[in-house]
Amino acid sequence: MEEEDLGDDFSYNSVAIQSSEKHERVIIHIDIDCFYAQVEMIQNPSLCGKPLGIKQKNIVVTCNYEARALGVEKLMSIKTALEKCPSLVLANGEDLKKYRDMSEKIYQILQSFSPFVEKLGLDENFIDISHKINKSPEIKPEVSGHIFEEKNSGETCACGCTDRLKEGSIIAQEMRNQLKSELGITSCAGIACNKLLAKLIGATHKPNQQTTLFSASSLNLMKSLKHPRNIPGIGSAMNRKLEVLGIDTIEKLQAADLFKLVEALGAKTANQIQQLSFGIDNSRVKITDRPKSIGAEDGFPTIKSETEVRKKLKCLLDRVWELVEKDGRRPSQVKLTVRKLHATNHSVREARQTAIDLTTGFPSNAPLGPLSENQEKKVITTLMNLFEKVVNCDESWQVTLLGISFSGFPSGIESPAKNSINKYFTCSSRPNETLPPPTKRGRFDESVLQELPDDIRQEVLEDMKCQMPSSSTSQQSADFDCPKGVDPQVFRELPVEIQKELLAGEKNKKPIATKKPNNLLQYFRKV
Ligand code: DGT
Ligand code: MG
Repeated sequence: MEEEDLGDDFSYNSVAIQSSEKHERVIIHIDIDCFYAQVEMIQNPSLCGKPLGIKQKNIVVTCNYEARALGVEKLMSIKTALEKCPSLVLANGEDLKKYRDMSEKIYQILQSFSPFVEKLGLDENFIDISHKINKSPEIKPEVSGHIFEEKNSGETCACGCTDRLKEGSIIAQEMRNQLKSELGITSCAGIACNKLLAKLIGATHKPNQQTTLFSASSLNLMKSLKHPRNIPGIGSAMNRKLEVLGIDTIEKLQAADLFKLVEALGAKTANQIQQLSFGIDNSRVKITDRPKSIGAEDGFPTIKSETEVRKKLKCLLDRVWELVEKDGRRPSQVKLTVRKLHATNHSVREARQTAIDLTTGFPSNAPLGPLSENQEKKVITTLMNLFEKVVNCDESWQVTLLGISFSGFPSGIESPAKNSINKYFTCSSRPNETLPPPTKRGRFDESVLQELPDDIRQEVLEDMKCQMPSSSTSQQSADFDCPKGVDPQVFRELPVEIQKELLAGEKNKKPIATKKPNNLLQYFRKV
């Protein structure tokens, strides 16, 4: 097929935009195969080998690869799926708890390879492993898995990214092996020099395979997508705007006049989507934040007495506290949500929140355990007080839903966040121990910061600054000027300019969260 001539604009854009391209990083994107279906098969091995669909309402939200081979597709109606595959076994996937639990275990394993792990939905993660490259002399730079356009893979980029990506593919293989051996779960991986390309390339060989994209082939990968809507982050609204501009191929988006794009979409979005069309994505792997609140709700036909409310709340509290305990942070706020049914049969949701002290009798850094009898009584009494603020118990009433949610979690040292880089720099609550116990792959290398590209290091440092608490319960080294919440021993080993950054951050805490969100790249921040 002959290539369409897009003229001078394409060449101009191509040169101008690609000159901003960087290949310094090695990013792995991991996507679990038929996630919900695998979780069900792991829990019930008798399902293995049979075509299996996971239903929510009347939809098959996913299905295993046996079912796919028989014509069942993701998001097919149950009726159609059964027509295509009468032997389809259906499992109910409405309770997401087991999928969330598996998702957390996957995240923990990936974090043992690199602290820079960003969750995207329940079954996808980006991992930045740039700092691990060139660290393992035992790793021979041979690719593990597929190479996109293998015939062109002899071309090596002058910046050295080809070898870095090869090494990345070996680490991706190790990650996938570990997910399989520890959790029994298979996955696909994409290895590339940015998040966009890693996500796209990982989907080219499925299931249970991995693919590496060398930088020289990135334009061809983008071209192979054909339509702009196939670029993650370009949704239907953006796509309509592009079509109004006559842009219905990736190549037209690449060649589009930037001034016209800016006029239609605004400067930031115009620049970003044109860069994405060239496979350029400088967004970094942002360590996934932990939730600001943890809760659950329960709907039911109707409840009309306080005794029943108390009983429901007790059951709900057991469930919610299990989640809080797993999370490990001690909350200081509790919220009650109530859905009231009015005489006219319409319902209204109302919520009330209040402070709750669950530290009595516990040092604030003691590990969180099950609620004691007294604590449970205290929470239920607090919730009943909130209930009486929402519902006038002197009159008759009906409620059809109750919800409990905990929030007000401490940040930084007071809650050695499982998912935060800060954990590598915070003091341990245990004496004589300053760093987390070694992981299977060895202790986190504090020099990691030095080896990150400048812009990424800067952003990570900003994250660390904003995660530092204003007051700390940690012991400070008396003779050393060290920011609060940072282990002095680790701090001493940091390069001077980073020490300065951290100290400056103490004086001038500017939360990164105040940055404007980047709407276009929200697809990287879905969790
Ligand atoms: P894959 O990655 O193609 O092998 O298959 P899955 O099942 O892992 O699909 P993926 O990665 O797109 O989504 C992960 C899980 O999320 C999937 O197992 C079910 C759930 N899911 C995906 N899309 C939807 C959706 O549109 N609605 C609902 N309710 N759940 C979805
Ligand atoms: Mg998946």
